[in-house]
Amino acid sequence: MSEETQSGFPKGKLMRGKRGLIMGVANKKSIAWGIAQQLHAQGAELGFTYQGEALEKRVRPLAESVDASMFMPCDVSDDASMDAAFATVKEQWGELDFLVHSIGFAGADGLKGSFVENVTRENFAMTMDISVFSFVAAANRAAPLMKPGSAMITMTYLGSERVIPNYNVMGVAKAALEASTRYIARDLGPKGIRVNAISAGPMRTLAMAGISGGRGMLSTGKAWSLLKEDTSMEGVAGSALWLLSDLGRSVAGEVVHVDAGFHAVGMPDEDALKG
Ligand code: NAD
Ligand code: 0WE
Repeated sequence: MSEETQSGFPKGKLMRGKRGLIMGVANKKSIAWGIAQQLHAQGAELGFTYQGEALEKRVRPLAESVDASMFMPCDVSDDASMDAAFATVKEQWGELDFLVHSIGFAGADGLKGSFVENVTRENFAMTMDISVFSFVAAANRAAPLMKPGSAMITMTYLGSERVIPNYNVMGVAKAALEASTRYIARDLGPKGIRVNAISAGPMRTLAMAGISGGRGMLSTGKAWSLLKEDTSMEGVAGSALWLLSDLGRSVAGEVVHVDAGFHAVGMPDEDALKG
């Protein structure tokens, strides 16, 4: 039997000797936090960035609980803030073995009703800046610190490939994020740096909380899925571990669906339509 850590993630050595930066923990429900616990349980040394002042209080105890050796603010919409965060990584570690980008945001008007009518120029640009360019900007700063065998991941959602009610401008941003993943992977591939994305099914996080019809989406998602279950944090974190560890060798430019098989369904079972 495998020993378990306090977090419930089984202990192992897959990330022993590796150091990485986790961007996007807001609270204990954050996908980035699930991934961080998994990587910690496998021996990784972690650094965290948080969005700003308001989140410090919430994120600090989490970072401390996994013995984080770096903890700093980073607002991805601000170049100086990004520069400062990666300068600290360079100073304190010199090298970086992995990067987790788990950041996305759209103004509320961009996430409801008619996409074509509701999205404004400002909303579109801001969503793309925070949800897409931030990964490009982080990758560009992380790459010089990475040696062959290093890896990066970002988080995406099926709304990039197919229309999901209300996901709207975020779906457009996720399509650009997935394309960016492939182009970054092309640029960094020759340096031995692997870049991939995880397309997670709906999860009960802060980003999901304020969504109209969010609960219905979770229950429909479960009924339509191949596994007849919600997407689990363990599953998402497990795939992150695979992609960021040496188990992920030869995988680059990939978008991995971790969604209980929902993405593969063209027509649901009859009981799902009735329910
Ligand atoms: P979350 O709210 O816990 O995480 C989103 C993070 O983005 C927060 O930590 C927030 O502080 C950060 N952020 C937003 N604007 C920022 C800025 N300007 N600078 C720095 N950080 C900023 O929610 P989550 O569900 O864990 O989302 C993480 C990622 O996973 C997002 O990219 C989201 O689109 C993606 N995703 C979520 C789901 C889901 O159902 N929850 C499914 C698939 C993909
Ligand atoms: O990527 C996401 C969530 C992204 C998100 C959520 C919010 C809510 C609060 C980005 N920006 C904001 N801005 C806010 O003001 N997911 C994959 C979860 C999600 O969000 C949806 C979904 C799903 C699934 C929004 C509409 C429809 C479905």
